[in-house]
This record gives sequence, C-alpha cells and structure tokens, in this order.
Amino acid sequence: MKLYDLALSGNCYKVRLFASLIDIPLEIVPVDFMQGEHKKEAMLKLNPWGEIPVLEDGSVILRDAQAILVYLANKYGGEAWWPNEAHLQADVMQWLSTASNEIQHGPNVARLIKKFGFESDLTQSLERSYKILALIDDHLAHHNWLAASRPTIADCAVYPYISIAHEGEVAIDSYSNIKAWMNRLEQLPGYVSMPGN
Ligand SMILES: N[C@@H](CCC(=O)N[C@@H](CS)C(=O)NCC(=O)O)C(=O)O
Repeated sequence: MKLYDLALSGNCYKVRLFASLIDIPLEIVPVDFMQGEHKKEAMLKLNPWGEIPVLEDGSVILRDAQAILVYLANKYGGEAWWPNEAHLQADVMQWLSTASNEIQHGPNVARLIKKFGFESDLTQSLERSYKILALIDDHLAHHNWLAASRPTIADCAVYPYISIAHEGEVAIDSYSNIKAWMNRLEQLPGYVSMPGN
C-alpha cells in the first residue's frame, strides 16, 4: 500500500500516524512538493485535485486524509477505531469534519503563513484557531478522547495540526485539557511523531 507523502504535511501525517497505531506497513512515496510534483501529470492522474496525501491500495486510489482514515480503519483497523453503531460513527464523523474545516482553516493556515510564507489572512486564521481550540478544550474537560470514549480516527485527524500549532504561532499552553489529551495520544502503542511535534 502506497502513501504519496510529504514529511512536513500534517494531512499526510494523519495517515502515517494511524497506520503506525494499527501497525500496517505503508510504502512511503515522497512527493517533491516544492517542485510542484503534486500538480504534474503523474500525480494528477492519481488525484485531479492536485493535493496530497493520496493512498494507493491495489486498485483503490483515495484522496483526502479523512477519507483515507475511514478506509484504513474500516479495512484494517476494525470497529475500535471506526465504530459500527450509528450514533458513535456520526460522533467520529463530526470530528473528521472539524479536522477538515475548522482545524484546516485555523491552525493549518496560520502555520502555512508563518512557516512557509503563504499569503493569507493571519488575523482570521488566528481567530479561527482560538475559537476551535477553546471548544475542543471544553469538550476534553469531560472526555478523555474526542469521540466514542476511546481512541478513534477522530483523534488521528484532529491531533496533527494542533500538535504543530506552535509553528503557526498559535499558543496552546493554556489549554490544559488539550495538552492532557495530546499526552494520552502520545502514549498509545505505535505512536509516531512528525517534524515539529
Ligand atoms: N482535504 C485534503 C486537503 C489536503 C491538502 O490540502 N494537502 C496539501 C498538503 S498538506 C496540498 O496538497 N496542497 C496543495 C494545494 O492545495 O494545491 C485532506 O484533508 O487531505
């Protein structure tokens, strides 16, 4: 199974982290992002969106980190990580959406601006970051894990960009429940880090 990957990408890290937690081997195919390889013909054949991560598992080709997590959990991770029960599955899904919306437009954008010099609205990305961090911190005051009372792909989707939020100069030190949750996640067997966290 191949993961078209960039080491510095939090979205790619979501997949690397989960694959490691469930102990499945991934063949990492580094994509030369700085040279725009993800926008060239070979990669666009795999993902016309021109984005990574992309997973290739035999004839199955998938884009979007959240979708890839659902696939891997369903196929290889089992019910523990992606519950069957309707309300628990929807609970996990809420957080996958949070990862691709509020987190992507908050801490991820702040990091793109501060670490990589992207042009975007820093004030807006910081406002969005602190709004979602406060909500997550409140949630974690009463929950050890984001969804389903156990580690799931919800945690794998939300954790990466929070763990590197400091690279966007988003301060997470005052969010004690988030910090405790990050510690719990970092103690899971198979946990792997990414550059910066
Ligand atoms: N919805 C996608 C977004 C992936 C994404 O934005 N990937 C970045 C790298 S972290 C990328 O490939 N950006 C290239 C571009 O937007 O042109 C996901 O969650 O995987």
